[in-house]
Amino acid sequence: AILLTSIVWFLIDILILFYTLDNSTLEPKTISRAERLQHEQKPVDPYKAAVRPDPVDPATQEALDQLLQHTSFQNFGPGSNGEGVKIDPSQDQKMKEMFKENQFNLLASNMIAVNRTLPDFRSSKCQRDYNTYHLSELPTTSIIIVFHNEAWTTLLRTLHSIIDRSPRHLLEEIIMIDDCSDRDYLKKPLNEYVKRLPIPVHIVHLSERSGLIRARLTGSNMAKGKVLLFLDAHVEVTEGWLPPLLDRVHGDRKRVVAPIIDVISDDTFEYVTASDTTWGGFNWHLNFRWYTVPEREMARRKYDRSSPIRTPTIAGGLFAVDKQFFNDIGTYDEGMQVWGGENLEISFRVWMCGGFLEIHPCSRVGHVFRKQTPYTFPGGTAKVIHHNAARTAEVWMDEYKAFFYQMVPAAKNVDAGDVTERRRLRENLQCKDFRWYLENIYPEAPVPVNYVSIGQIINHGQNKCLDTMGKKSGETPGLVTCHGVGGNQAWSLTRDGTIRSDELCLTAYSGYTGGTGIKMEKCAVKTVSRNVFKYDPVSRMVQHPSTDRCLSIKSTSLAMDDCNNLDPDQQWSFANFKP
Ligand code: LR7
Ligand code: MN
Repeated sequence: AILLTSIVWFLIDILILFYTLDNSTLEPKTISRAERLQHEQKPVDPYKAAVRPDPVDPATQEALDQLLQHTSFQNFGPGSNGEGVKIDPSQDQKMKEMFKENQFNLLASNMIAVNRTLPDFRSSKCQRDYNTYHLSELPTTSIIIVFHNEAWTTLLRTLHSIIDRSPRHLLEEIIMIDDCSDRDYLKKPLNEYVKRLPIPVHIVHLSERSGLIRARLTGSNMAKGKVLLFLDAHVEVTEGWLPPLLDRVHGDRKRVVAPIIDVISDDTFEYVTASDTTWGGFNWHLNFRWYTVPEREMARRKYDRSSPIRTPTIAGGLFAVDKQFFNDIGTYDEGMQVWGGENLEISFRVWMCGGFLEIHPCSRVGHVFRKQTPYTFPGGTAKVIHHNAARTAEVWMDEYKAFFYQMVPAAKNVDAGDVTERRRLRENLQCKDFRWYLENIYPEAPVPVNYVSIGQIINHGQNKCLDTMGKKSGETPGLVTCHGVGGNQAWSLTRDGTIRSDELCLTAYSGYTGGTGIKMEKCAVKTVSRNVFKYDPVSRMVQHPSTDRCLSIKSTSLAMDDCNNLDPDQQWSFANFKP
């Protein structure tokens, strides 16, 4: 046998030699600089490194055994069927201690089986639709999960839910990117554990904290599947979740599709379904926010609640995208750090550069929502978040970035870094502008498409500025010294006559009987008369047509009053006014 192998090898060698000789003699092979660069830049294949079987060393085996002793696989136990777990008061102290580790009830999570059962939450229409998919024709997917110091049980529950509830042939692999965690169980014991799973799982341990954006790019670069599917590391997928997502991407590779993101309670780990009439938007702070799907989108879907929702933005953590399309439109902005901002960036980019963003109501995935972040932000939390958001604003928002900088003045002092590369991308892809996006995709946005002012509003009688004072809906805004930096004094007079600060609108009471007659209210999706004012730049009066009163001051506070064009307290000017 050895002899035979040697002979075969010898022959192959000769063949290779001939081939090389042949090539070099016939035409002296000149590699262009571009080709060479491309060749040199090919990353070492971490995929291959990950599948090389390591022998288990006894220490790892022992560590894993220890972990597994405290890992429940009894899917009929606590938390089964998606129920919550109540911790006995005697364990209160321990529970509170453990909560800090990941900012969720780790004690509860550890009691619940990593393969717990969940109800099938889909509507009957979704369940019927499921049978119409041609499962054998759907593309395969590489699931990419990035994590930094994730808890063992939530991470395993993520993996087991995927394996238990996805058609095997659609799963090319699961790729896990460990973003430089410092917990030992996420190293060799985890590597060892995933080898036992019935599907290929590849783990890359980054030696430097890269942040979730660059960590995901490490994952997407090694993915073999046709569709990339990003997930957070603390989710549970439910019955039938995968085919609806793949089916949409298969139908048109320009669709980027998210599931409905249900809530896994950070307190009890109860699985709570979210509304199927919610979509993604954003506010002046450039925070991602959930809002009710407006009537026009319900109508476009012909009121079919199993049909995909075209959403202005996605939350960012859970979505399927065709690998080629993801690359074509510029993956992610590698200049973004740690956490935040990438969700709006990819949302604007997908819409403006010819794609579609959808939420598929027949696919449900639970996610552990936290009130606080559990990990560090190297560089400082606010600085990192402002840096990322500013990059999004600088590249994609054109003149509308003013709303962000007015609302978050601190972002002006943060270095957004070099964005020329990303602007060139926008140029090369010939993407539409932000006005197009607001007009066609998100006319309901808190950032108004048509506005006549953005900045402070000064009262001439008092020489003071309108200030939300950080108050909420239902309260009256204040009138204080103008500081000119925006924030609580950032307002916009919109073309349709509303005076808004982010999501709050000045509202004149219609049945005025004493009081100030004016307050702030959540702006209505369709402008209503109590929010509509008329500004006359000559008299500088702000009149409210439906009550026929004017914005004024009464004993230093804001109030509606009978219009009087001689009263300086009724004279206002709006910063950056352009009629
Ligand atoms: O430095 C980091 N490195 C990481 O690998 C920081 C985080 N991560 C990992 C982390 O372990 C987790 O698996 O990245 C993933 C997301 O981080 P989370 O869970 O702290 O984020 P989140 O759920 O609070 O926030 C949402 O917004 C983020 C903005 O950057 C990301 O897009 C998250 O993926 C996103 N999560 C969702 O969309 C789930 C629904 C939440 C909502 C709304
Ligand atoms: Mn998350």
